[in-house]
Amino acid sequence: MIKHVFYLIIFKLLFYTSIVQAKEILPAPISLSVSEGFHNPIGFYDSKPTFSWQLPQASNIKNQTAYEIVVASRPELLLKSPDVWSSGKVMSNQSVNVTYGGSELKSRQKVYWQLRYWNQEGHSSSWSKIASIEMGLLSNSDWKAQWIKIPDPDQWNTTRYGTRLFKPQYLRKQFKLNSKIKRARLYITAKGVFEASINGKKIGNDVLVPGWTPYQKRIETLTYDVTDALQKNKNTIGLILSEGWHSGRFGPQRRWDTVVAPPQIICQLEIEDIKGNLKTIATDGTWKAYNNGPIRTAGLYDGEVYDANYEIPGWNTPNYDDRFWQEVSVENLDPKTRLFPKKHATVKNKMKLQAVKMTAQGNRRVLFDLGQNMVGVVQLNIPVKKGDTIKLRHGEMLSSNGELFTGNLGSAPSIDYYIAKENGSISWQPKFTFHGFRYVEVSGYSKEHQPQLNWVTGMVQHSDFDMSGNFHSSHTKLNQLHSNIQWGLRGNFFDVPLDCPQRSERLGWTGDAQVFIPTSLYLADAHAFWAAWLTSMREDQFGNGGIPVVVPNFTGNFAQAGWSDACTIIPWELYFRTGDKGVLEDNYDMMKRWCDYHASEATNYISYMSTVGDWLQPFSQQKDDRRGDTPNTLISTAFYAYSVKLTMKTAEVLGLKEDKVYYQQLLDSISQAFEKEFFDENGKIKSPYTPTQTGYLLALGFDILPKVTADKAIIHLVELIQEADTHLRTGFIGTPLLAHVLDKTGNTNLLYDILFKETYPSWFYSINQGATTMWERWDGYTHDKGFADRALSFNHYAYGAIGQWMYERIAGIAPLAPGYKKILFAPVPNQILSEAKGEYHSPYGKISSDWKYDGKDFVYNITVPTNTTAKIIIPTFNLSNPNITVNGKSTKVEIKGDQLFLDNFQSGTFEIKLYNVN
Ligand code: RAM
Repeated sequence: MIKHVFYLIIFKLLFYTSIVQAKEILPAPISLSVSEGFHNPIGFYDSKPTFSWQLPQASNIKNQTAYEIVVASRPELLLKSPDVWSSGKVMSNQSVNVTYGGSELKSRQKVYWQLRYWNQEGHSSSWSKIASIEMGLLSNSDWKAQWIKIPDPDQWNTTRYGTRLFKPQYLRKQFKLNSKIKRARLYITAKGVFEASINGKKIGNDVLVPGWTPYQKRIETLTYDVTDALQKNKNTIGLILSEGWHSGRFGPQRRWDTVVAPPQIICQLEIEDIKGNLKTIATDGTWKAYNNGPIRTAGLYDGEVYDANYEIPGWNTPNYDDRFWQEVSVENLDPKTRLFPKKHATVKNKMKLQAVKMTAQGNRRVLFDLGQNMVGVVQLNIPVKKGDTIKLRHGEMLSSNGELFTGNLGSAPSIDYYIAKENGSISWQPKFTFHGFRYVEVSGYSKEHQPQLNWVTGMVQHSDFDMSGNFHSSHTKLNQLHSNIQWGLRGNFFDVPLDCPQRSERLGWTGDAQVFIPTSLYLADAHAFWAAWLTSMREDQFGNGGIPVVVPNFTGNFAQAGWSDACTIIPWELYFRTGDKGVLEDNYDMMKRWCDYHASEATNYISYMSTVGDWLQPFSQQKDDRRGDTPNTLISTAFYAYSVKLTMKTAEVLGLKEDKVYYQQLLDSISQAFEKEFFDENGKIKSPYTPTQTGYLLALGFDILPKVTADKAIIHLVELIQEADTHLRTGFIGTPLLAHVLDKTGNTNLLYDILFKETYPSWFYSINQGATTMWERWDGYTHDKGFADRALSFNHYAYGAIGQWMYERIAGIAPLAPGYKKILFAPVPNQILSEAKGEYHSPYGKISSDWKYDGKDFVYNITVPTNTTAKIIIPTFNLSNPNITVNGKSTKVEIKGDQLFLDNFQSGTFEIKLYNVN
């Protein structure tokens, strides 16, 4: 009997091991991230994070059928006894934004996480690599530190505009550590902008931190791992603090006098030594301050003045005698101003541009051309003689006489100075300013130094995200357009989405942002960037539900249609393109309150909300010709309908049935009123309203008209376009809708005509005038007429909104379900192009779409990431019985009209070939 049992056990063991062995172990999931795409964050903000991962691309992994996530306080507990949270095996295909179900993560808490998945056949994967999350300080009560600053001198200096000028402050603290350090974190932020160093070494590679939020309500804090920067015995922490957005002369002139609060800084260095002792060095009354250092002045608009004669050797190291420095003045935290971890990546030094050309300008001035309009600062590498004052002037364009053009900078002179204290070579880059420029004029160097091309390098700075989108076609100007759109993003995604980076404006204009968000998400991983900005928008919402036209609000208490509607459009687009429902949850209340505000500005569902209108529409007949001809009420009512529609769709996604019904009814009422007020029975915009391209585009783009009227209205739009010799007559509001409307109404060829126009106004027109970025207006500069009168920004991303269509319909990549869980590959090839391709890094992995004519055939290659499905639509090329293969195998396809449909593609790479198309 015992023998029997023994054999049975042996048999069972062998049997099960053989089954286990037979079961495939799939490769581990990759690209683990939390919340809006953070990889192993420290100083993290989200106490209820979501988890995302990707499944590797392999033929035996089509999709996920289950996952298991474990979270533990120590890596070794993960697989044994995950003490923080374990999801268990969850039968689900969700691999993006999976909500963490454990208790809220607390300040400083560090957790580790890991996961595995099961594929379509129920095979499980190996466990992923271990990822981690370390929380920042989530509450003001975590801060023992106080705000510090140099005590107010009798008077602060004054700018040439009579406003306050706060000289950069140097602050320091010396301290001793008795043992070696195990772990140290620096928590820090400023009312102003700062750079921190420990024992003489700069911490991190961040630029103009902490960035820009509604400072009265919330200031973002940063966390640095400074374990390696500290040493046993003596240490010194040194901080430089400058005005930045908080205290500087910034924004509209009417605001400057109101800026009276000097910069302040706060930090808390928390150290654990190898013996387990904890020590905190916090800003308090024991710190010392000085403001007669080398950075004499620094303003975002003005530029920076650095005088090496005032250098303070060793000031941020332990061997410095700070007896003559001042005691700082301190201030406690204000409970109304929340200190909270930064919700997106900081601005960083991202890339370098070498000067490509150098021209002597006379009077010992030399002009450097970087070949590309860019944003950031110059890295200057130059030989100097004692007393030289090197002056750097920045400009985007040249005047007709070849001199630097600065006529578009307003009150932002954008001039940096370096004053040399001794002979030698210097390498210098300003810290507390930024400029928009392609050209740099350098003067003030000594006669004996012959200018060299390598004196000037452009240091490109922007918010630190990957620019992973790619577009390429057979058409040089179309590729240049894509590059200009990319540079528009690089130049203006500077902690917040700016309208422009060069003149005395550089504000977070909401209208520009709402038209550009879809394109931006193709070009860059800007999920966190937008979500963070929406936080500021919520904070800046007025009591009556209005949303300011710029965020953070530097313009005043008013809202405008088409601009403030960013508060519904941006959450919706962000959700749709990332699949992150949390964005809708976070912003739904703001959206609802905004709809209420819209209602308060409407009578019988027609909105009279103010708007600057179809900004910069070409050939405007208005007195202020920056305003377009489309009637304001039409614009405002159209946006009322659109905001209500997006709020309705949000209610639906969030499962709020009653709200959905409410907004649907409201939308119906607005739509009916809109049709009655603005359109006649022939689908024409009726008198006394002026019919414009934008008027029709709004009605059709936002689907406000019933189908019968819409079908008639499109005819009038096409007529207006033809009357304009196939040119657009649209500004900021209308231009982004052109592609969508013409495409969905079957006028794609017309759209191609408009897009490939070389004459004014058009995208290629600016390229023909030398544009390397997007311009505020198509004719900001022309070879024959020179500079336009106003609106002369040569780096304004708004018209780059066409990028969305280039990815969606020229390359052929679009989300069909939120977050690309289902992908639509529907390129519309046009004879003007022989090939086009796009690449996009979706939450599920890389998507690519690449078509070309190959002899007589049309060849289409696509990559569908794992755990997604795809639908493919390509033209029939007038073939009634098309011969088509997929990866070499002949395939049956569905034909509808002039299109071929292939649906429910599972992940993989595919070559689709359509034979004899021409
Ligand atoms: C300009 C800005 C911005 C635009 C507003 C209306 O000054 O540059 O692009 O949205 O005005």
